[in-house]
Amino acid sequence: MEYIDLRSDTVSHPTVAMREAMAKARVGDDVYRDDPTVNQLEADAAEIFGMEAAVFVTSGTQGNLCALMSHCQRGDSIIVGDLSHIYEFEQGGMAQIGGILPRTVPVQADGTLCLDDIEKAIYPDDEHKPVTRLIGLENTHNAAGGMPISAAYTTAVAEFARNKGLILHIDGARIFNAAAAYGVDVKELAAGAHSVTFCLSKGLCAPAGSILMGSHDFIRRARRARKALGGSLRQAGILAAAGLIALHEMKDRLHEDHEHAMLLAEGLSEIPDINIESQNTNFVVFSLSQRAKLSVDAFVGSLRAEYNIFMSPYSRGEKHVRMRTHYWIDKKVIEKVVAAVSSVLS
Ligand code: TLP
Repeated sequence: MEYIDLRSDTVSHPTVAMREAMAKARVGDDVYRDDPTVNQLEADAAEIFGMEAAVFVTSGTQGNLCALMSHCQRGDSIIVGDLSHIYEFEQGGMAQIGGILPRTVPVQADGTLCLDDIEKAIYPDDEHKPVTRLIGLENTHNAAGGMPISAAYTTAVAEFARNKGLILHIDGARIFNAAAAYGVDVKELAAGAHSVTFCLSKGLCAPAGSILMGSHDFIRRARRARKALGGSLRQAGILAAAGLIALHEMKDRLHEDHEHAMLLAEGLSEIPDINIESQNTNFVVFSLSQRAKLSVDAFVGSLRAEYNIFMSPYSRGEKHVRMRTHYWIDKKVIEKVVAAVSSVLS
């Protein structure tokens, strides 16, 4: 990449191997289920997660919405974190398109939801109230700064959900990062969930696409929802070919991104006026001290103008700067970033 882009891991370009695989991909019309590469990606993903079936969707947002629309009736309510991506960053698609009412509970600093809070958010069986249908978790948790959620916690929520007759959906956009952080199989992180999504196009580097998984019957309904949302593609094997490399190869190197995020945080922490707020998985969040000569916006603007380095100003109360490492951010790039930040602030 001719510039250094740390705004997100979504910015990662496909690898050379992905571009070659895309050029050679065997394709067919996926709406007829004729695309062998899509079929293989779906089958492999389901097997890796220990789920019955999977469907390729265009994005994480579409995967989450297909899941909610397939699990819920219009008028149902779901319990999600107040800082969850599904609630905060998907334009309220569940309400706008699915007719689903979100009921939020606070996201804890570690990205989890308290079971007591969830319990209180379940509507009683009362005709005045919507029917509570589902609990949504997020792993890793974006707004909590890339916090990985443990298998023990997920299993506890899954058991709680089953006891209450509720469905558990996991927005696992970066669940492979959580698996890398805990050194566990994703199967363990998905155990007990009724459905899980993960993204091929974030740290896994594919140009587009996500996977939604669950039971055969659920995936049949999710395919219908995907069609209604305009997400049924034709020769999608071109994308799935990159997805297969993401799934089989790129997931195994995510620990490198985590090590790089740690190096980046360490390097930046040496610079006066930089306070590291958090570093989890491939996320680094920092703030500028009161004494810094630049505001966050001016700092981000100078890095872009003078060094072609892109970071995201990020505001929840106080303004912070957000960075994510990915395949294209190696040790040399990190050295350049630390030197540039130091010079912009000196
Ligand atoms: N998140 C993007 C932006 O939308 C904020 C990012 O740069 O992090 N779940 C989670 C936890 C996500 O972080 C995202 C993307 C999604 C779902 C949606 O995925 P896409 O962008 O593929 O629709």
